[in-house]
Amino acid sequence: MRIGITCYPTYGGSGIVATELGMELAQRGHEVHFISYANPIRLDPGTPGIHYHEVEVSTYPLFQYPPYSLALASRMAEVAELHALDLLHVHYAIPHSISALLAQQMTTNRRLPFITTLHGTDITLVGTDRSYFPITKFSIEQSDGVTTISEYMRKRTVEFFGVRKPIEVIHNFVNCSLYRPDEEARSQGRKRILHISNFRPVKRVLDCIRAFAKVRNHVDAELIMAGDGPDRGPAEHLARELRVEEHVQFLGKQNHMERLIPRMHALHLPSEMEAFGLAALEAMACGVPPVATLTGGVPDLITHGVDGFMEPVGDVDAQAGRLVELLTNEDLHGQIARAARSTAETRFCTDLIIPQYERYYERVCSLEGTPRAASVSN
Ligand code: GMT
Repeated sequence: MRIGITCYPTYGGSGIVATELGMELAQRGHEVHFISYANPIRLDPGTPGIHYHEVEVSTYPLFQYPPYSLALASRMAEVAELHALDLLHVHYAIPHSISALLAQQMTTNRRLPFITTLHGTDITLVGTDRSYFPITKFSIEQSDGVTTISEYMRKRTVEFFGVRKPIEVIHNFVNCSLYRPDEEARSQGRKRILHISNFRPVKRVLDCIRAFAKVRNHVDAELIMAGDGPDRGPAEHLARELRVEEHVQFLGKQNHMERLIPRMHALHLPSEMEAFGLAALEAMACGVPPVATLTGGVPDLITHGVDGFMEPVGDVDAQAGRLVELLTNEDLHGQIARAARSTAETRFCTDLIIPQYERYYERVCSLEGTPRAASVSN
């Protein structure tokens, strides 16, 4: 098939999933066209079957806010026409699905279906904002197909927006050949706890520092903070205040997580909300046990006490306790690490999940003429 993919190209789970999906589809022989304002961060544009089309947003004195959504819609319609795209697949509802709807309406000579994948904050934060609620609901209703990445997100979207449209759950995935355990790397040096995020308030990065200070009372461990965002400064400040700064490394944005994660002994993901928790899945594939919060779609991924731990949001003592257990009890660590790897392999590896997208694309594309509000059935 010829597929147009649009996502936020910067750091963030939805862009990563969209990029990895495109790369996997290209490997399976599809022609994939990324349409965005910048080259998605993990995308290698030299990959066979991958094409990248930049959206240029011209400024003009009257435009206090340059209309990216419109420039994107024009580019989508243009690329769809030039490359005879079979469908558009947009990741993150706002504004991408509205641009796709416009591009569809601009394509008058044939049907150009579009699929929206809801990733999390597009529903839980942006969608609940009064200014964006009506347009988010409309964008879901107008999509020819809607997928989301956890059962929790499906339920929350249906309940909150009152949409009657079927929403397909297709979980996030991981390339288990690339993300794999490395016992030798892990056996060197001190015990290491990893946190990966975009350091937004929803990630509660300060809880990482607070829990780590408690862990340090029991274990000579290091904390590795990968990523960047608004709460990095406050996290650095707190590390100094709690006198653990010399044991905490802030790495900033990282491109090759598959090289970093296997060196770790545990992942700490204390988020207020996670629609899925891709970072936890990547860690699990590397045999690194996650200590996450019991929130959102995390239970779709982690079975508490089997392949990781989930503790209440904000309960830093409980989270620190789990981290200490993992760093001090080799048997427990080995058992959880093996189960985590097995969960990634048997439930979330690319070979299982990418065909679900392929089948969904086929279904949406074959529904010509069906009224949009009832276009896809489960
Ligand atoms: O919070 C992020 O890391 C970015 C955010 C996004 O929308 O780009 O991530 C969401 O999508 C990821 C990929 O599907 C999920 O794994 C994350 O759980 C989800 N983040 C939240 O719900 C906060």
